[in-house]
Amino acid sequence: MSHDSTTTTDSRLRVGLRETAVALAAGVAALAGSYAVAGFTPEFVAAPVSRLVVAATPDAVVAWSIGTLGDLGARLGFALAVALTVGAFAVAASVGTRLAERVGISNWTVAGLACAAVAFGLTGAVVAGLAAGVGASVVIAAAGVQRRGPTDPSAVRRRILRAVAASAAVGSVGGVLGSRQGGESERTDAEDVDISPEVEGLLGGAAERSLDVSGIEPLVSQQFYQVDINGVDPSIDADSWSLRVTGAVEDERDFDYDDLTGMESEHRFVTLRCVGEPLNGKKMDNALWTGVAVTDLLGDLPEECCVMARAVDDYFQEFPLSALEDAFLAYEMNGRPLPRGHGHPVRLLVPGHWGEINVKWITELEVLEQEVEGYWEERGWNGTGPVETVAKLHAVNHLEDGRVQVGGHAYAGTRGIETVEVSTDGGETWTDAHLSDELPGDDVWRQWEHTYEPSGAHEVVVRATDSEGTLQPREERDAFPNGATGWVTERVEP
Ligand SMILES: Nc1nc2c(c(=O)[nH]1)N[C@H]1C(S)=C(S)[C@@H](COP(=O)(O)O)O[C@H]1N2
Ligand SMILES: [Mo]
Repeated sequence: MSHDSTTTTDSRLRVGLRETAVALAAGVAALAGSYAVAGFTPEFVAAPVSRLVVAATPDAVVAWSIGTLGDLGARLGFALAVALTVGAFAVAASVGTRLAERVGISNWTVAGLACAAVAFGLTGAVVAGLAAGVGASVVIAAAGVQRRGPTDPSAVRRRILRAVAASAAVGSVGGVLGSRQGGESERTDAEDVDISPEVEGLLGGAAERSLDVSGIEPLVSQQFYQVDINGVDPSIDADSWSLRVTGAVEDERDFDYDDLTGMESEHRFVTLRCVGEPLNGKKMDNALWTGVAVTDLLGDLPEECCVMARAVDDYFQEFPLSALEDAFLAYEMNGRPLPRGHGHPVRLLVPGHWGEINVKWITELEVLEQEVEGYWEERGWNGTGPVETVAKLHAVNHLEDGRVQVGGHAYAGTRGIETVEVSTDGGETWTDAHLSDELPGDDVWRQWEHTYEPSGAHEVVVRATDSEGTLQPREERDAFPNGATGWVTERVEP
């Protein structure tokens, strides 16, 4: 190989490297531009991409991921969506740059327009789309690349460094601006709201009844778990919300937020548990919800088998119509407007059933004459039925006097918890645990606690009995597809 051709190959490689690096830096800046304007809302360009990722993931992988990866799976999925978005912008920036040279327009203009078009195409958001374009333009302009520019190593390095620096700058500004964005539903979380005396009273009662066990949540959760199919949650203003009642009904009807909040409200303690959580997992929580009984809103229900609840995020769940008899449409959680992540402005609560049918951001109730599958049923899960009974073991406290205190929560849906028993010898002998006083409500958990003198290393086992006298199933079963069962066991060292 002649000396000349080696240099040409090297310089071609360098140009390729430079183009790729600059395009990727432009991609990151475009993402940051979109985030700066949209924040973490559905107008953020990564949101539709994350939906595509979820839709394209095989059902078996989704089921496996929920069981083994849990929240990590959702985060990995979103990271993949972000990477794909950056990639799409990089391609757009690179194609735009090349095109610009053909037609003789400045490359940053065309690259910026190309990225804006990609963002707009994905989200339909004009301003956030333009901001993506501006982000990319800044990087391309800062890099100052012309295709036929100098190709010696130091020139290439300088261009890349400039592109990366510009991208980092746009990225930081975008990050700061974006974190301040968010719709009305976002702000409700932080806002100071007047909590009604009735709610104050109920919350106070729950605090008084909560057992003093360090390491477990009080009777009203401070950190309520969140599970949904979205990388970026819907952000819906209460003013634009409505609920349609459709299907096998005499008249289809429509209710808006004022219709709902204008009715007499009720406050209910309701516990939710996700069917996908491991036996001793933490996706079980309790809150005080304010809203309206579904039957108060709809009147008598038709005589059909089932109903489909649909939501803004294209989530849908089907369940027996009879379950709607006691169901609730909630617009407040612990005396505050429903937080965005929990379904703002309105969600459905169906007593005793697994979390998945408690549809958030609900928009439609369709009465069906025949059973069909819901979102998770299509993916092999079986989570529309009543919850399994469970006693969790979340605290093992070594007290100063040498005794050991164990504690947790127990939940049996609408059956209610009658007793929780603890064994400190691996299941040979059992003692009744001390239970928190019951909260008002038909679908609420209780806390349990047991303090004892340990003698050497031992196995603690807990099991609950529901108010129908049925013992928590002992058979050990993974969460997929019917929910985890078994008795929680933990080895305790003295
Ligand atoms: N619209 C919508 N509603 C939804 C979901 C969802 O993905 N989209 N996830 C369901 C699942 S699987 C559970 S366990 C509960 C969790 O409610 P939370 O996030 O308020 O705890 O919401 C349910 N409602
Ligand atoms: Mo769930």
